[in-house]
Amino acid sequence: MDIEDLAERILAGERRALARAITLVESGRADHRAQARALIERLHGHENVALRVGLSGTPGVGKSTFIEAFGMMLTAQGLKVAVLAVDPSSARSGGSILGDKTRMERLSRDRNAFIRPSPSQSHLGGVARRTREAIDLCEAAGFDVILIETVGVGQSETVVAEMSDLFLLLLAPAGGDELQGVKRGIMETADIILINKADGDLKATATRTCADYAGALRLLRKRAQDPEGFPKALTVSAVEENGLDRAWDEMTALSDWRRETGHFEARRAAQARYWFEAEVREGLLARLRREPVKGAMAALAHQVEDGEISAAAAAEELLETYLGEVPQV
Ligand SMILES: Nc1nc2c(ncn2[C@@H]2O[C@H](COP(=O)(O)OP(=O)(O)OP(=O)(O)O)[C@@H](O)[C@H]2O)c(=O)[nH]1
Ligand SMILES: [Mg+2]
Repeated sequence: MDIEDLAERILAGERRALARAITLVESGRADHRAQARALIERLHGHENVALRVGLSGTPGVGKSTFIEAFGMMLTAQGLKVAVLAVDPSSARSGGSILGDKTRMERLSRDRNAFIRPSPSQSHLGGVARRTREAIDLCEAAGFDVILIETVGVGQSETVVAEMSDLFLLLLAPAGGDELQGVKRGIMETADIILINKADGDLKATATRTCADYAGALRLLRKRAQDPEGFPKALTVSAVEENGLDRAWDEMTALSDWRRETGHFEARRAAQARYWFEAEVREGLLARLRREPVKGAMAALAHQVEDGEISAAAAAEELLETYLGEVPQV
């Protein structure tokens, strides 16, 4: 594969090249990985700065419906919108891809939109890197807004929050007691909480839920990265396409403020550092799972079990042998 040619096509905004490149970064093959790395390196330092928007919410809350309506609104304004999905639960992903294709039917036919369903595989570390690289590729291809959908289970929302400029939490209308159900951690990462399905019979409940969350948000610790009034709770209806323009206004107000105050760049820098450190940790752990370390570790584990050597001494011996001089911890 001609990486230079592929890079130039991506920078020219060619969708087929973008799709091919994402397939490349999703591949688990060693030769593909090397090419993917070369491509990402080649594109590093391109000019375009997209707004990366993470969107989390429990299954069925309306993420895909919201993204389709919201995406259509943005493309109608002339913006180029990319949609990526993170779904670490491989059991669900088959259905989810099918679902998203039908649920985002209009957006998938839009010339200013690019939709990429989640790759159907494995562990979160792999998903995180692939998604990050897909974001890089979409940004290099000139997209203005990159929406990253994730189902709000397990660690996936933390992963997405760590690669987003803005993080949205989509919630369903519900009684006040269910407010407890949202993990405090996720409330603290959200920049804007959207209460979806504020239509028909659910409208009054949605308004009440929104007020409950607005109250809860005011009780949270003030973050340096927020201007007055943020984080914020709003009602929307993805189906009736209500409140989407307001949501976009709030998102642009927040990101404009963060750009002007340096928080936008600082957040990206902190994220780059976070992923660098995560990659180092992953790389070290991967070495432990491979030979020759794996065998040596198993052998030492036996000696530890038999009481021939202490746990600490065995660990030190292993680390010294394979990582060189190890400082005392
Ligand atoms: N009344 C109402 N229903 C909605 C709204 N948005 C989505 N729905 C419905 O909620 C159901 C789930 O919508 P999806 O968009 O597939 O939800 P999702 O969060 O993407 O679900 P997963 O991808 O499975 O996690 C569908 O039947 C939608 O029609 C809304 O604004 N109002
Ligand atoms: Mg969905």
